[in-house]
Amino acid sequence: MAEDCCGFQLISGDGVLNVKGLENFTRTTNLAQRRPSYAVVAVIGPQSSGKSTLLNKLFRTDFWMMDAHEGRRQTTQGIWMGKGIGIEPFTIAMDVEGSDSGERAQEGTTTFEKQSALFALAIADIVIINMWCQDIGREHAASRPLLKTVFETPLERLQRDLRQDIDKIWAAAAKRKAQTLGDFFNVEIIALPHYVHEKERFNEQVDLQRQRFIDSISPGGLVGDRKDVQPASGFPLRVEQIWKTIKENKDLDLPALEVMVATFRCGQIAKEKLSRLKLDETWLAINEDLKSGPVSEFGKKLSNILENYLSQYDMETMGYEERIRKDRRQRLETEALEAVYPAYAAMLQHLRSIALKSFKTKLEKTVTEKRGDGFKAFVDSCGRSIMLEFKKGCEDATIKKRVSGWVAGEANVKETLQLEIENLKSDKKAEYEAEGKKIKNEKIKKGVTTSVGVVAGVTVGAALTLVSDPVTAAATGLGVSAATIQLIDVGRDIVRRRS
Ligand SMILES: Nc1nc2c(ncn2[C@@H]2O[C@H](COP(=O)(O)OP(=O)(O)O)[C@@H](O)[C@H]2O)c(=O)[nH]1
Ligand SMILES: [Mg+2]
Repeated sequence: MAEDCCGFQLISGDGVLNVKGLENFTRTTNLAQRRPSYAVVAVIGPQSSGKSTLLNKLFRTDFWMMDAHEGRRQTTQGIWMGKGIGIEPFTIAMDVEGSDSGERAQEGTTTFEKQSALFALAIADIVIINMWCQDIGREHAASRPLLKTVFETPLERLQRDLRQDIDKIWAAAAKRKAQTLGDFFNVEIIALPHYVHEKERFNEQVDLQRQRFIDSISPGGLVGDRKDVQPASGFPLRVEQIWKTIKENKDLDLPALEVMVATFRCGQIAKEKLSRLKLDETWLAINEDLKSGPVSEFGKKLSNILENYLSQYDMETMGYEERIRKDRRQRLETEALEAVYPAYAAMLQHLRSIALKSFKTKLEKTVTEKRGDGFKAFVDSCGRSIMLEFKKGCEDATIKKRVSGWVAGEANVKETLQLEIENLKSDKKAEYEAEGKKIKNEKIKKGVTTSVGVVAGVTVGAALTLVSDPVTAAATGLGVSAATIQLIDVGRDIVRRRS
């Protein structure tokens, strides 16, 4: 499809802003993606001075032009807007209804003309004031002889006269007399050959001017020195706000307006990033996996997701006021961290229950394998190694950024786990002790049998008789060795007695 200038009426002759049209233009031309790489050019000037004709030649737009035979009448109602064709950067052309239009003057008001001119100055990087030579320093249109004189006048003189005119108007209007027009604008005066009498030269000259709009924003370009460029994504909102402020006849406080636009746009972008993060595929997959168990490299994966959306925010808010941009970023980060926290908490719980399970298994093994003096020490070291494993797991689960809430969350779970392990440890130790006593008793019993069997070499039957002996029963409360020795002695006695 051929490139389209997407021309539309931005503001109607009644001063109503076409919000839908503006949205549509922004969308179809992908304006928002241009960031600071775009320029706005507006043309103002008397009615039927050839503004639309000039814009169409400069930008290959299709603004409505008056048919030469129809006579002079209102040609362009309100403000029209289109995209320059074949020009990089993206250049927005605005065709502003003629000032001092006869029809509006008849209505007894020039308000709209003033408003639209002010709008053009506020929104555009370049404002073309289009006028006929004979109008310079004059209120009324010139007759042919006068035109002839004008053409014969050297351009330098025309420029000087026009410059004087402009400076006079500026001097009368400027609020702070110390500031000159040049502090705010680069003023350039360009004369074009006659549109009717020198059509070819006119076209050539306009074409030369068209070339100046290519790369206009690069250093050395037509507006290469412009300052405080606002991102393209805020353009529609700025249009809305500037027009609203002008219509309400308030002070056109552009810095305050930029703050407002920045606040709104950064907020919009942040919201969009947050909702995209919540629907991020990798993020959803992590959540799904978390339902059944821990996710490996959880922290790294989560950090990547968070960083991705934050850097998208950084890119898209580039150019908006730094302070607002930073504040909103911080809020976005907090909101994003809050949104993903439950997953982190679930991850910690997984780590905790895995640690507990693994500790219990280890304990069971210990009970069967590590009987003896080192049992308690071994249980303790098991606890320590489980806590170390848990700590490693936490490191793997933690995001790069240290967030106090997350650190506290981890500490809490760690504390709970530590407590659970301590309880398990002491239960196990107690159990072991109790069991130890039981075993001791059994050993005592078995120990007698064996000792007697070995030392005395008596028959099992004899030994059994011995166990039921009242002496053995009395010895139960004694230490193993003492009892055994005693019993062995008893056994000997028996042996002796038998022998
Ligand atoms: N003499 C002369 N006529 C022009 C020039 N540019 C445009 N025109 C004619 O003036 C009429 C008004 O032009 P238009 O572009 O519609 O003026 P606008 O109302 O300022 O947008 C049309 O008939 C154009 O053909 C010019 O530079 N010189
Ligand atoms: Mg026009």
